[in-house]
This record gives sequence, structure tokens and C-alpha cells, in this order.
Amino acid sequence: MIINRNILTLDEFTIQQMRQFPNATGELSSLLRDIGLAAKRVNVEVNKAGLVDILGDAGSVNVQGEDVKKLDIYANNQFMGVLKHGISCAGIGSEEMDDFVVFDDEVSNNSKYVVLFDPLDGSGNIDVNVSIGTIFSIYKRVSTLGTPCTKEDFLQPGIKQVAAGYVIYGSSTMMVYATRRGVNGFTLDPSIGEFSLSHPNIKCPPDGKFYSVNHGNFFQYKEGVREYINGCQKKTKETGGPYTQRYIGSMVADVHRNLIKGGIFMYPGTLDKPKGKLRLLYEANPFAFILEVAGGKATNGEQRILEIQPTKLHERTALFIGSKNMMDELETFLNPSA
Ligand code: AHM
Ligand code: MG
Repeated sequence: MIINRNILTLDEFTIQQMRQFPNATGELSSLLRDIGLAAKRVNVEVNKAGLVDILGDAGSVNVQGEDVKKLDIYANNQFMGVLKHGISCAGIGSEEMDDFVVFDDEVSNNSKYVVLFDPLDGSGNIDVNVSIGTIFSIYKRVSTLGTPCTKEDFLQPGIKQVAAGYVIYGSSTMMVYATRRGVNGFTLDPSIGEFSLSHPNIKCPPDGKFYSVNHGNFFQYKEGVREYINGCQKKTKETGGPYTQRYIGSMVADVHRNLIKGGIFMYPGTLDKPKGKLRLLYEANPFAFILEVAGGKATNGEQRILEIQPTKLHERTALFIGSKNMMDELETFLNPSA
């Protein structure tokens, strides 16, 4: 019998990567396997969302003052559960929880990683069958091994990420993750229930055709942002525009498309909310890491996202992220004197 060994599963791939480092402990591989397992469980519930009583609001409001959906809670508990019972994670921070959680048992206190995640991003789209996703970010602890993890472990700048990724529950379910060595995408093969390597070594095209922004907020944006958006709709020799506008309102889906096809995603600050809507630790940092490893760029309009020193867990940031040449062009509008 001929077995096609060209398609590696997520586990096979992470183990293969680990074998290239003789001193590797396998903790990162086991962490990614745990995240993959939680993602498969969430995927099952997302797929039958219309059939069971899991749609709609849970009747509570999260720390950001937003309605919590039942699937948000389910996803949060799945990711927290696998990471707590695994052997590689000392604690977690979640967009759905007020504070970080220290696992504080002997195995966890000796684990070298902490994980931050948004369990179900774009959850406002659950009820209408639009793609949603999970976003995660992995850091090596700065606190002493053998003791419980601390707040400092979670408040590290994005540049310190060891790995980051997302799962998109879409027309097919995919997990994409980046380490410093590259970005790889795995599609869930329902016939064997495994994520299988479908998009090896993803590179973000330096030029793109798409711009993604909430146009409804146009008059709330600063002048430079408005001028750039107007420019996206014009044909110029430099940009080759006009670009196509695509905005799903589900960041995982919008950035995934732009990562694969080339494009720019923006969630600028507005007059009311100068730091916009998105969270630095759960949304901006992981995507900034992935896009930079893939050759793209990410800024808050003034500073590289990955260099921002977080001051609190649920900090927000304006975000501009995407293909390198489109980002360079955008920056000439944001910082005209630079
Ligand atoms: P959420 O974490 O509460 O789901 O919010 C984040 C989502 C992003 O996925 C998306 O890009 C953005 O909110 C859309 O916001 P808006 O409707 O203001 O354009
Ligand atoms: Mg979110």
C-alpha cells in the first residue's frame, strides 16, 4: 500500500520541527497540540451552532462591556481546560476573563510558557453563519521556574512572542501558526479529524489588492487615515489602485485573506476611541507577529505593534497591518514628514 507521507499532520510537523533542535524539550509542540485539540472541540460546536441551544447571548457582559455569547464561554473553557490539564502552560490570559489565571500546581509551576488568547473573535457573527476565529499568543515566562507565573509574564511586548497563531472556523477550518522560523497553515481534514499541513511556509505578498476597514467610521478617523482610504479608491501609477474593499467584520477572516492574497487591514482610532477597539495582547500582537514573520508589517500608526510595552491585560490599540509595500505607502499618509 502506498501511503502519502507528503501531507504531515500538525503533530507530525511540530515533532519534525523539534527534531531539528537536539535540546528541545517538546513543550512547545505539546502546547500546540493542546491548542489544536481545543480548536477541534470548538469547531464541532461552531458547526452545529444553529442546531443546539448555543447561539445567542449568555446574558452577561465581559470585561470590555460587550455581550458575551454562549459559544464565547464554551470556547474559553475549552482552551483554558486543555492548557490547564496539559504539561506546558503555567497560566493563561483570555479576552473573556477579567484577570489572568495562574494554574499553580507542581507541573504548571515548572512549565515555561504562558498563553494569551481570544477564544472566539468576531463572535458577533456567530448567529449569521460568518467565519469566526480563535487567536493565540505564546510567551516564555520571565518569572522563576518552579514558582507560580506572575503578571509580568503576561505583560511582555509582542516581540517576545515565541509563537502565535489563529484558527479560522470558515468554509473549511484552518489553524495557522508562526514561530520565528516561518508561518505554516493546517487545514482540518474531517475524514481523520486532524489538522494537516496544507499551506507550508506562508509569505504575505508585498503588494495586494484588498483594503479592509470599517467605512462607517470614516468621518471618525484622523485626516491622514481618511486621505489614505480615499487614495485606495483611486487609480495611481504608484499604487496601481483602485483596491478592492473587503470587510467581513471578523478580523481572523479579514487578516487571513490579506495574509494569503496580499492586502491591508485597518482598525484606526476614532474621535471617541483614540485607541480603537482591538486589544493589543489578544488580537494585535499575535497577528503582528504572524504578519512580520510572513514578510508584512504592523503598526499603531506611530509605533511598531511588537515594540509596544503593554501596561494592562486588556489594553486597546489602533492597528494597521498587512502587505509590506501597502504599509509603506500608508505610513507616508500617517507620518507625512517622515
Ligand atoms: P470581538 O473580539 O468582540 O469579537 O471584536 C473584534 C472584532 C474583530 O474581529 C473585527 O475586526 C472587529 O471586531 C469589527 O468591529 P467593527 O464592527 O467595529 O468594525
Ligand atoms: Mg476579539
